[in-house]
Amino acid sequence: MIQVKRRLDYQPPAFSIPKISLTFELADQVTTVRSTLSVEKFDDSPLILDGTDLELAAIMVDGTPWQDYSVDEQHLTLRQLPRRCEIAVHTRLYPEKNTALEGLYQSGGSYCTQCEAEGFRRITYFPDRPDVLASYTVRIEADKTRYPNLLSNGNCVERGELEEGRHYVVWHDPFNKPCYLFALVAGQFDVLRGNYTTSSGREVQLEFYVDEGNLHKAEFALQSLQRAMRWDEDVYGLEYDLDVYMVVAVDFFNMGAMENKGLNVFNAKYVLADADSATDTDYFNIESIIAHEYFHNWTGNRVTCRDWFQLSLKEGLTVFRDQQFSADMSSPALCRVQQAKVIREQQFAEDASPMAHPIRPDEVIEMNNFYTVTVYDKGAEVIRMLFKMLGKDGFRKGMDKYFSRHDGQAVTCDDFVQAMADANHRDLTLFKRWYSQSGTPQVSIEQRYDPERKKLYLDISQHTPATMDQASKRPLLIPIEISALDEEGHPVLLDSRKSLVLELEQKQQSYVLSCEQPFALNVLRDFSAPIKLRFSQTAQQRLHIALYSDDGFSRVDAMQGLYQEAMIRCANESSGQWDSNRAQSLIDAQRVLLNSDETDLALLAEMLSLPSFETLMQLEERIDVDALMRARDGLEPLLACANEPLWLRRFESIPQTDYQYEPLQVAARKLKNHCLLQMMNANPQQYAEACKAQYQQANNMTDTLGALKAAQNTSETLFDELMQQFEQRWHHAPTVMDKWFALHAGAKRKDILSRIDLLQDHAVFSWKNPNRVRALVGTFGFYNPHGLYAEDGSGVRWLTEQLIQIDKINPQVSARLVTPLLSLTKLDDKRQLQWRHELMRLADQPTLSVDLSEKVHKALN
Ligand code: 0A1
Ligand code: ZN
Repeated sequence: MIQVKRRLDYQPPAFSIPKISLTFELADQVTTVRSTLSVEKFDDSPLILDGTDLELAAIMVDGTPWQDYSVDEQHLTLRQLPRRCEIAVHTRLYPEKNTALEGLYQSGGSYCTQCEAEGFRRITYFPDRPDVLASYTVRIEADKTRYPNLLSNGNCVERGELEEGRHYVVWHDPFNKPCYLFALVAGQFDVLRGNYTTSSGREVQLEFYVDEGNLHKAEFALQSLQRAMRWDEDVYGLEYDLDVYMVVAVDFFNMGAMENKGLNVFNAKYVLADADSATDTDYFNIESIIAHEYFHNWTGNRVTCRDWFQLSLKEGLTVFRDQQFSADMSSPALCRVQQAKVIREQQFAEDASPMAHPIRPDEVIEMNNFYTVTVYDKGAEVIRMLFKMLGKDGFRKGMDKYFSRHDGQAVTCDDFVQAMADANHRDLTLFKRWYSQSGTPQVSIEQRYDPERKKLYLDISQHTPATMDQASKRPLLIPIEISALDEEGHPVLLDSRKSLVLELEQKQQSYVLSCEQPFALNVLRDFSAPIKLRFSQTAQQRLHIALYSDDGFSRVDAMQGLYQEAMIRCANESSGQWDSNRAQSLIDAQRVLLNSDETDLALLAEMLSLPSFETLMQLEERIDVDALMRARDGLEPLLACANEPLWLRRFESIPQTDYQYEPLQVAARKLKNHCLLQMMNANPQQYAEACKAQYQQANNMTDTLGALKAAQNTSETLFDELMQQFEQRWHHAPTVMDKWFALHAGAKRKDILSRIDLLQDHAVFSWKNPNRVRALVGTFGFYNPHGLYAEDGSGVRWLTEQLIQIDKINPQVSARLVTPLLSLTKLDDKRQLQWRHELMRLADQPTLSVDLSEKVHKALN
């Protein structure tokens, strides 16, 4: 039976569980869990514990077997309990059979757990909700040779030998925590050790548990952790609070990583790296995810969520914090450009889909479906708007107040905003609407300048279109950062300031600013709000901003606007056919940029790159897919050819150096690889040698992949040849092979489906490993528009067939990969029919998971 849970139905628990002690007997096939809860009831209602797929072996209350209970599929209900008692429950589990990777499961030869959001109920009967905080003592017993490392949260307090070659370890976590932060790991690992001294002098042992032989690949993650620990002390005054911080890297994991108290579990691809096998992006992700999980220790663990509707309380805030950290560690402008891309490409798509929800959802069927770009990334944008309005010091004051009020508690998003409001003596009532309203606001700006009075008049209006979850929308508090440039590219002061943040509150608002005549206005600087902006500017003005703005995001955004407008017009007016006139202003702008002495090569590369097809899809309510694809496909070679010598010159100007992951090198590689791609787009025959040479001489994975991507859609023969070499070199390394699977799955070719069908039989491929499945099926669904939107419907049909198969193994993975199927309302009638047909085929499956069915039914409604 499918059950909708509603935010407004929240009831506090009628009991508390101050202590739990758990004993795990790990053995082949069956694991026995013995749990003892100390319970204090506040009233005489029955005690209802959550439990899913558990085999109940025994129940005792205060040492004697208890009869007054009932069990169903989801609960264990105990009646007539004394107000204070100790309940012992024994259950049996089968981790080897757990392919959903939720609860206790096996990864490679090891055991590990994943309890967020509601996985603990798959381990033992317990009130599986984040507002029940308990102190945990955990004893793990297992075979000593196969499982020398037995880990859980907190501090190791005892260990010893048992009969038959078994041993045990006891852990105690001194901090009360919700059960979603519980973790257990058992296996045989190599351990990379480091340490860290906190500013108040606590000595912390840092331990990275990795598969044998991988120690050297964890160095970068260890250093990232040390940097994150230092940063959180410097920026927020937050110190680590235990004597040991452990990170375990596993191959089978549904997400990126998990912040379990003192014992993070990571998808190995976000821990392990070396230059040969990891790209610049991989290094970036490792640093930011290590930081993210570490930052959760305060924003998530010390202060946690009252209920799962408040997920953005910890996730939006922690993403914002990891973004601040990454900006400090690398290029802030490039970070901001990437963050805006995620919002525009993925979050806007979610808002336009049947899965639209506010950052604090109101209704949930399967909680795992709400670990979304909306909750995480739009949630972070909402925090960033607060930061923008309160300033760095005001924001810090608010954070201090939040921790001093709520340390050790399970709280709500409202509590967070209230701490910010109180610390800054500001009424943030209107701002809170961002938490309850879904959808993407559209903001229009009209400008007029009066040269006599030297006044700039701005009329700004906002409108949020209805979303599938909410029909009516109200105005939001939207900070819009703005500056102006004169004809020489110098700043024009607005009300004597270099830049201003206008706080739009009403549907329509007018502003009068004193200033000298501006040549171009630079609006939505720093992507100051997650909105769609309508503001008309000439190509000249856009190029001007690209060349002279002091805000990196705006420079890239100006160029993106130029490309977008041209492509949309070309799609709408001439069905995607370019004539050279139409592209001329783009060619000219690129020539100016390519000839400029720009020193930020990463921004230059971004300014020279077209917006993705997926971003273009979000610009209008309905899209002519074929015309838009033609427009984008046609423009790329046109731009490539028009400035061919310049791409070549830039490419040759960037020499190969000894690999280091550092901002200047990262930027240079980014530009070099973009140039190589353009050369291949312009003339694949002529540049095949250069492409091949780069592949063969590359001393790092970024350049290796750069060559492969340049060949991917320009020269099938070269691509196939290089891909074969790649496979020979890396077939022993599944995580590296994921790049290879993804390159195959994203290729634009006629025989794509038969090729990716074949790959499913590849020795390295496995349906049970989420990374493999995401690389192959996910890349096709998310990033192969030619394949997915194939006119005959073969692409969606293929995707649907894979989903049916994946759903039987791992519902979280299938529910994520169904995303491209949900955005059908944007498509033409013919495709809408195809999409609908496939969704109905899914709905008709006899054993569809709750995860997948929640999304499929929303899309069909
Ligand atoms: N809290 C983790 C994300 C996470 C969520 C659910 C998981 O399994 C269903 C795993 C990880 C984070 O934000 O990093
Ligand atoms: Zn998180």
